[in-house]
Amino acid sequence: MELLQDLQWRGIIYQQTDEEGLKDTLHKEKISLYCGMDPTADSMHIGHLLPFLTLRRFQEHGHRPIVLVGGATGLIGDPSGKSEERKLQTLEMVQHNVAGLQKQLTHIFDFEGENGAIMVNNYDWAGSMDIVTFLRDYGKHVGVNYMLAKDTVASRLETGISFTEFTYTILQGMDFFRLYEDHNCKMQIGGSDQWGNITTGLELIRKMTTDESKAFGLTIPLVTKADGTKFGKTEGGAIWLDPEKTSPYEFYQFWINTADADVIKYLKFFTFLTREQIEALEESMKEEAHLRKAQKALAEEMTRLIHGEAALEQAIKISQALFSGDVKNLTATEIQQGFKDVPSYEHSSGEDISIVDLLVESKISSSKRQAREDVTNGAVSINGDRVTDLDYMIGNKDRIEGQFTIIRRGKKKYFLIKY
Ligand code: 629
Repeated sequence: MELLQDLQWRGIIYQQTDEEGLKDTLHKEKISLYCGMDPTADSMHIGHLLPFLTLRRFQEHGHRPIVLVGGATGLIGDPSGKSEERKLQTLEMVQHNVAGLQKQLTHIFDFEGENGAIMVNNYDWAGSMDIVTFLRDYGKHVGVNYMLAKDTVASRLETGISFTEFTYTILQGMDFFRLYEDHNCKMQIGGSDQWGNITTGLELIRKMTTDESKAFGLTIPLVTKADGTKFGKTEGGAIWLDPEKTSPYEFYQFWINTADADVIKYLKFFTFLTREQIEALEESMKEEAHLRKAQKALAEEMTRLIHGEAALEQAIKISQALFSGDVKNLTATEIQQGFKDVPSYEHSSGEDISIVDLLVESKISSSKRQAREDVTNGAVSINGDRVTDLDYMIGNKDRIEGQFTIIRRGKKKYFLIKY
């Protein structure tokens, strides 16, 4: 399918500055296009994914992606979508974050070949620009009335906005102009909150170039959830791409827990599955929803894309073990991933302890009497095996890799004993 048609079908296009012009251009030539990200943290989270995956769709159709990390803009702070002034980050913090983001971005794009991706940092041109150049060469082309009319500024006039954040849009506009000049970059894409910043760039390009300049802006919809809650957030906070912040198992679980009402939309947004494959999954969701084939496909595609095949297999193994209760064959690292949010108890003594005492000591059972009842009722299992013997002693043989004992009480309640 043609790229723009495919994007349309996936629901990825929100606004375009020149729909016909872009269609013509993409028919005629391969272009370079960019998307930027500010280094507000040292890892991307899934809220960043959609525009960057869209950039990759362009790359798969022969266009060249330029990925920008905002080493300069990150020092200023984009007011878009923020109701309050941001706290300034230190230079050290920003540089640390830039390095983290760049590393992750190298895994998402192909940097080799004819249309290999390019990575840029706007600190390279904006970081050392003097104020007189900024005001004369760029500021002069952007009207204050024009800036005041932008949503992101207009919405802050009541609560207040500093000159620093007010100026942000010119910095981002300057980037587009620079990339247009230096890399023949013809398009910027971003989330719908970036519309104002993207059009500032187009305004600068229009005013500062003499040629029949043709550049485009395209925005992508905000990812929403059918139940109205915020996409990408769980009780534990954001879903990060950094496996140290969000383990591949948690990442997998996030996607597999997608509601039926959202799953087809997310398959279209985030995966590289074809229209035929996604339509087959949609069919399955209608006919045999209990199999959750669409959720499984989404979780597999996303985990493989971000963490690779081995991490995906591990995530599936952990998920199956937790679901079936057969946890014996998990390794200590798998237990760490899978049981991160499970209550745990540190058993410091090296000595064996009776099951009843451990249940009480670790507060898994509320009293000695309750503990005895739990065991005799068959409600307690140790590393997946039911234990009904009240005199059972928990010792070395019950420690997985010498580090953990997994206790389950009832059907689904897990506890972790750490040594
Ligand atoms: C300089 C900086 C540029 C181009 C872009 C930028 C960053 C931009 C921004 N983007 C958001 C971010 O960094 O703030 N001013 O967190 C974020 N973006 C991805 C999507 C977004 C947007 O990285 O565009 O809409 C989230 O989906 O909020 O020359």
